[in-house]
Amino acid sequence: MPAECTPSNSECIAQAARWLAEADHLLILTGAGLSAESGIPTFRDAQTGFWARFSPQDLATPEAFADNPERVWNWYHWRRTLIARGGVNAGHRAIAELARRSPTTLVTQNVDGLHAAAGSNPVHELHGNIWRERCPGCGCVDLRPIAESTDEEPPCCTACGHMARPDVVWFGETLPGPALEAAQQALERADCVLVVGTSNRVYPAAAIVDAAVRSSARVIELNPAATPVSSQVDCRITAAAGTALPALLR
Ligand code: BV8
Ligand code: ZN
Repeated sequence: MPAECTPSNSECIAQAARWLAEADHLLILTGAGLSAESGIPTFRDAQTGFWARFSPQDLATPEAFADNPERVWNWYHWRRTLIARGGVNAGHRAIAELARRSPTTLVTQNVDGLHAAAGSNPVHELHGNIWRERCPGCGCVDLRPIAESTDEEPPCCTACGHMARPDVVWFGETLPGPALEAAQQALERADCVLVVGTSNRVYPAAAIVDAAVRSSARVIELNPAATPVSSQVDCRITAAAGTALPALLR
């Protein structure tokens, strides 16, 4: 069983901090929990307001978009507004600082663009980016700055007029090869893997963590709740990312 750390369990935090400092190559994998403290509901949190009646799994699909593109676009506009309002939190900033201290590969399941906004570069986005739009017609892509988005009509492609879609990976769609490739290469080199704020249930992203716990790397899981890999990691920090990550840096 891994050592279970809470920020009050200081020698355990100190051990995890030592592992991070000693790492020759650090792989960091993040999920929606990292952005929770920015006020962005995770996929497992109940959504609020109008969206409380919908499950993200039902909205983040090609079928939902084909069936009702306006509704799906309104959901993405709502999430863009939350992201622009919440912005980067201490967890995002701590991860950018970690990568300045050790050779790091940062892979995220999040589409909110907040790692880049916190200064992380490169960020390997397994599930795309909510601020990028893609035209199903001619494939052209348009990236918008993180800004308050209004409830516009679904945007149309400037090249061919076709209705654009969010450039994110929906359920049933394949992940971008380069991001998966970057994660695979990092797994082969990493001697320390930090898994932050993910329920480890969405594949193939979760397969990265499954491979990490089978590898010789030291795996640290940061999540207030248990996940399917919690009993297999080397160190579990059961705390919020916005609190524990800055503590690990200190
Ligand atoms: C694919 C972009 C192949 C869109 C997303 C059965 C078995 C295995 C697989 C499947 C299956 N049935 C279906 C599948 C495939 C499916 C899948 O895995 N489904 C799951 C639900 C079982 N996967 C796919 O469809 C993938 N594609 O397989 O294609 C293929 C292709 C063609 C033909 C055949 C096959 C595509 C998956 C990508 C989907 N897109 N996002 C958008 O965002 O709008 S995934 C979406 O959900 C998010 O990006 C996110 O990654 C994911 C949710 O995961 P988390 O990030 O972990 O978030 P979650 O809410 O789950 O958990 C948050 C965690 O944070 C919690 O543990 C919580 O405790 C913790 N937390 C909370 N607060 C904090 C915190 N931690 C730290 N600090 C805090 N403060
Ligand atoms: Zn087009």
